[in-house]
Formats: sequence, structure tokens, C-alpha cells
Amino acid sequence: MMTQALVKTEINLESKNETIHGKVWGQKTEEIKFRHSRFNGLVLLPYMTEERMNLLAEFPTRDGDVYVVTYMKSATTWLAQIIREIAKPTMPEGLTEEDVLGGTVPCLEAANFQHLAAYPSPRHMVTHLPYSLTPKNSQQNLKYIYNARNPRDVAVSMFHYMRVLEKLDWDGTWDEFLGYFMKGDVPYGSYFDHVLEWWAHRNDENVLFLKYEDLKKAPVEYITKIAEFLGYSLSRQEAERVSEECSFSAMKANKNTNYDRYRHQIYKKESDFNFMRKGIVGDWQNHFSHEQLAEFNQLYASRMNGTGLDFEFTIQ
Ligand code: PPS
Repeated sequence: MMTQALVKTEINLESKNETIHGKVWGQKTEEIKFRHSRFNGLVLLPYMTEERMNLLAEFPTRDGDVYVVTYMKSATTWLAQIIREIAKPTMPEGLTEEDVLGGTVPCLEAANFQHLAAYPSPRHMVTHLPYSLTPKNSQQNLKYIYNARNPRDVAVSMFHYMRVLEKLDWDGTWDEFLGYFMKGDVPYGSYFDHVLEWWAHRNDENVLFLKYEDLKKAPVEYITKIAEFLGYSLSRQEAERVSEECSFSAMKANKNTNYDRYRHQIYKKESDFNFMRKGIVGDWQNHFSHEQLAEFNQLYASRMNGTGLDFEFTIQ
């Protein structure tokens, strides 16, 4: 999923009376120097206006819906592609992959609800919304796949991404960004709140809680688990095929997953940013100073100790 979801026609169509098209979204403040919006105290991407958030709160769920949920930069796009390869979701009649951000696995926050209503069941959608704001309906059979990634690499990935997003209009330093991240003053709020709220629901029957580092280490095993959760039974050979189609290099070369088609709408003009940036575990080692890491580890311990949730920060 491309978080800075700026497929303008979609956002525009969702707007009830006023046109958002062409308007500068969000604001900068003394404390937060990138453009952002806020909803009930939560920092969000600038296009997520109060109007849009209120619409999202009333999102009409449908029996069979599958929501892929992640904090930003936790490989939403990877999960979406795995789902495409397993479930083979299709576009609604009359819409092409180019019409809706995410195509066959659309992004909930960015999409036009009329478009989402037209998707055949079961719908598969991606979102970065925190637990409290993710659509729910106890009368329906809704499934959630949550993918968590270690926060050091999430911070690094988010830093690089936010610096190139045109609408955020920010090119601050890593040091400045890490300050925001540790305070939770980044789009979608505190990383720790996000993962821990979902972790608390990891044993719910309709929740599959995964980790990026596990997927990296054993893609075939976890792809098989995802398939089972969705009601498919994959042979080892099929799971291996999915794993290959969804490898970092395959996705980097695939126009449906590298988001290059949106680059002029999303990135700063001068940027040669690649959405499929590095796709590794451990890039944090190229960014954190000794002091930053010590401070970060303190925060990590204060939030994670005793929760049972932990991450690998390097893998072989
Ligand atoms: S977004 O914008 O928040 O929706 O981005 P998201 O898709 O969640 O996360 C992008 C990061 O996921 C990495 N990625 C992958 N890593 C390994 N294998 C595969 N197949 C894969 N697909 C996406 C992507 O490279 C981004 O991480 P970084 O560290 O920046 O490279």
C-alpha cells in the first residue's frame, strides 16, 4: 500500500460538498514541522481530514471482508501482494487497476467508498488505522491480518519516505525524525500503541498476527499460514511460487507493486525515491547513533517488557 494516498480523484470523490482538489491539506505546527492533520489527538497524513475520518468511522463493512492492517512501513504492500497471489481478487466491473490505489487490494483510507462497494466479495483491503478506528462488525465474519515490523527499521523506512512525500513538505534530519517517532508525533501516532493494541487481540479467532522478520526468514511457511487463515490450502509448490512472485526483487520490478505509476503525484519532483527501497532487516544499523540506540532501547523496554511481544533486529 502506498500510504501517502493521493489519488486525487478518489479523495475528491469522497468529499461531500467542497472540493479538496488543489487545496493544501494539513498544517505544520511549532512542534511538528511536516504537514499533518489530527483526529482525536492522533497525528495523521495531511489528506486525512476530519470529514474523511468521520466517513471512515461509518464505513459499511461486508461479511467476508479481509483487512490487512499494519503500522506504516511494515510491508503492507508485501502482504497485499501475497493476498493477490493466493486469493486472486479482481477489480469491480468498469474499474481498472489504475483507478483505485492498491488495485485489487485497495487502500481503505484512500479509496472512494462507492468504488469499495463495487468490489466482489470477499473484499481484501489494506489500512494503517489503529485498532480503535479499524472497521468492525460483530454480526459479520470479518478477518484481520496484522503485520508488525521491528520499530528500528520502521523508523528508518518512515524517515526516508516522509522526506520525499511532496504533501508533507518536510526534509528534516534523522535526529529530528527520531524525536517525532519516539513521541508518537508521526502519521498514525505511536508505533508502540499501534502494535500493542493489536497484539492484545492476537488470539482473537479472526486475527492473524504476523511479523515482518518471520516472513523474511520463512516466507513459504508464513504464506501457507496466511492461506489457511483465508480458507485456502496451498501445496508446498504453490506456496513457493507465491513466495517467488512476492519476493522483494519481483515486487520491485512489478508496476502494480512498485507504485512508480503514482510517483509524480506523490513524491517531490526532484526525488528518485524507490518505494521498494531496501526490504531488509537491520538497516537501522546505518542510522542510529550509539546514544540514539540507548535512548530508543529504553523506550522499547518500557513499552514492550512484560507484553510478550519482541522482535529480532537482525537476521542471518
Ligand atoms: S506504506 O507506505 O506504509 O504502505 O509502506 P509498506 O508497504 O507498509 O512498507 C514499505 C516497506 O516494506 C518493504 N517491503 C518489502 N520488504 C521485503 N520483501 C518484500 N517483498 C517487500 N515489499 C515491501 C519496503 O521495501 C519498505 O521497507 P524499506 O525498509 O523502506 O525498504
